[in-house]
Amino acid sequence: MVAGTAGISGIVIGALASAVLVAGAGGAYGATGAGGAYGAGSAYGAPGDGGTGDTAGADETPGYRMRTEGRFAPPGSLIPSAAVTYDTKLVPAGSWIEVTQRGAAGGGMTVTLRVTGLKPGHVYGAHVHQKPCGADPADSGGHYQHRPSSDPADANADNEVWLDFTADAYGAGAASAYHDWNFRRGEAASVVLHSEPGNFGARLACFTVPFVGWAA
Ligand SMILES: [Cu+2]
Repeated sequence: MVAGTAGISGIVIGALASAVLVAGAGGAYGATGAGGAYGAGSAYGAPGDGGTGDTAGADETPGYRMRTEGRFAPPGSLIPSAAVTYDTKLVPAGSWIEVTQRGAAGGGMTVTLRVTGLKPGHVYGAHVHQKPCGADPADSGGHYQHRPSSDPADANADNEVWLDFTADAYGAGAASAYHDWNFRRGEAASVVLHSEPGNFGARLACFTVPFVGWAA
């Protein structure tokens, strides 16, 4: 969540994201996340709505979908954003990020990342982190780990969600990661962009994401 709307109270600039939990027999109970200015989100794939092209119906595996997007702004901007950039050379103010998550109860999940407006040709690292973004790049905490560990060898793309990408000639990038596990509730809260791929690199920017926690 984004705090600090002092000075512009009374102006509500859009709900940021929402998630839909898909119940097998046609009932949808939605968890609606909200989170600050500068973004819009949508839920899609409610069972039986017939309008999204996704499968729906009585046989559908119970699951969820989440999508959120934002525009990066430096900490302390007049209009706060869920997307915070700490390095406006590599993640310019106004650049765009979208994160989606979809998965099934007891099954796996896919997390995707799309960005535009970044530095063409640059190779970025990206991971899911444990805590929401803040004014300090360290605020997002460590990487989410499926098996929590202090062993550096466990900081890998199987035990964590890595979304490294290379920005194309237009500054756009995308990545996707599938795991056969789901996040524990409340333990995954942001996507951090790093200056290098892998397990290295300074924290360039951070996007607070209302990930669905499904695992016990
Ligand atoms: Cu990271």
